[in-house]
Amino acid sequence: MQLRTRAMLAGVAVAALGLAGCSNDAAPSAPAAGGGGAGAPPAAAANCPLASAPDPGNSAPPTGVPMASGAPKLEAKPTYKVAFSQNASNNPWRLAETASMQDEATKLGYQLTVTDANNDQSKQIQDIKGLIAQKPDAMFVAPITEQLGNVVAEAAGAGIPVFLLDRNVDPAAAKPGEDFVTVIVSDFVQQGKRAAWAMAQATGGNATIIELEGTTGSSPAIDRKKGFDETITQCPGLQVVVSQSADFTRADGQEVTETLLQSHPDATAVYAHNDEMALGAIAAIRAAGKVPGQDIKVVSIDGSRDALTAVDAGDLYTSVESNPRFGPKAFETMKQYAEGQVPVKLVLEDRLFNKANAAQNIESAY
Ligand code: GYE
Repeated sequence: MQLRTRAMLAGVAVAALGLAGCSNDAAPSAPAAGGGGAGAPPAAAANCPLASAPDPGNSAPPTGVPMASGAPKLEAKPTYKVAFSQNASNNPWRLAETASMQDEATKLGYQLTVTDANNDQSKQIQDIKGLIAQKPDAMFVAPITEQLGNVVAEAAGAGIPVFLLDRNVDPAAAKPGEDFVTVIVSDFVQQGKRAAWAMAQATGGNATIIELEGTTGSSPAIDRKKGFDETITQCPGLQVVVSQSADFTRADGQEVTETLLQSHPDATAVYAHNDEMALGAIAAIRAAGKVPGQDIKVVSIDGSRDALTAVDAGDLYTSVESNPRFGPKAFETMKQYAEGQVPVKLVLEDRLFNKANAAQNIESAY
């Protein structure tokens, strides 16, 4: 799989998390020969082109992205007082993101205040209002749902440039480039498409699927569902029989899957919008006396250490990457804004982990 060409056309916004051990080279696109513990790869359904297609990879970089022109300005200074409103600390992904922000701030000698909304939307709104009152030079927000636009606009109204990390807000409430400078995200629709591709690989294009959705109203839950659901329509043998939120957590993933396996004992696959829910689902599959990876194939998104370990063990078929290490990119973008111009959206590239490359990436995972 070749690296995507970084064509820097005028107005093209493309970004990669340039981190040691986190290069953007995609995993081999075909599943590993011999598949690892789960038996021979299933025969591809004749009417499922996805089952024999290559990994769709990353989407083309967005074109024509305007520069942020109407957001509060940031003065170029040797040091900054910055704030980060994190939406939760209930999974390794969130902890890795917060640690990455803290590490980078320390490295740069910036003063960083972090708040944790405990996965509660009203708490995050209060957190952001509290941070506005502290008058930071700039604010980073990882919005719990797309409904955080008003409070983001409030920060801009108070003269604070806001940078959205890892999730988006509804542009009707907060205008990109005005009410916030930019949003740094993965292409979640594309992640869903790649998960659908992986599901076709895992099942040969025949599966009765339980879908575990992320936090209701969050941009990754909305877009990962869209990308997956739309893509599997290419294969009539791939059917989602039930789709329910498990709030991006392992505990809910387990509980919801336990219940759904009772109402849908014919399920042969689980698509989870993140690794934590997939790991909960794997526990539930075992508790139901079934073998994950054999009786029920599981596909998810993130690339956490536990997930890569599960992929290597054959319990999880694929985890599409969604890299949480935002620190370097976040602060680099902030400095770029102080010195010049920044596009209103920056899209990250993601790898894909399967049996062929999981083991070698466990060590560097979070
Ligand atoms: O996949 C999940 C986390 O917003 C991209 O949120 C992020 C998602 C990530 O809680 O594990």
